[in-house]
Amino acid sequence: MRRILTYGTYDLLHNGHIRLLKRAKARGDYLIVALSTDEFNKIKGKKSYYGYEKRKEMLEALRFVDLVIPENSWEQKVDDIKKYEVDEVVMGSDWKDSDKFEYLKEYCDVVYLDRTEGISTTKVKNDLSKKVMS
Ligand code: C2G
Repeated sequence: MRRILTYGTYDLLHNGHIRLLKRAKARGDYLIVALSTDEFNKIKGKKSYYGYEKRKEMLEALRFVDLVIPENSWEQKVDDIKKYEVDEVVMGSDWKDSDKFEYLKEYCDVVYLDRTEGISTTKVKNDLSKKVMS
């Protein structure tokens, strides 16, 4: 049972998120998503449209997501890896070589998957404010 862990805010769920999660799950048998809480989003400088509970509900509805846990801090990752016996942390390539993830290689595999071009939560928000359809 290969256990995969990924982190994110996952606001206004879009195909970039879905493709990341689907590819992450395909790398193992069990996918855990550590979902940024509203309080941690503040620390990240993000304000999500949907609150934590709604974002969690949407992720839990995805057939390739097995468990959603809260991401409360930058510092919890090693504890998460140990607690959930994680074999591999997967993130989108915007995190490649980040000091927020590279140190985890001491504890498990760390893999960066290509981001999906042309979509982001920020783009969705901007387009909606300008009444642009994608
Ligand atoms: N992503 C992607 N393609 C996009 C947009 C996002 O592959 N077009 C990926 C990101 O690389 C990330 C995941 O989808 O792996 C979630 O994206 P965000 O919700 O923006 O997550 P982020 O704010 O990067 O949170 O501790 C780490 C942070 O919590 C990561």
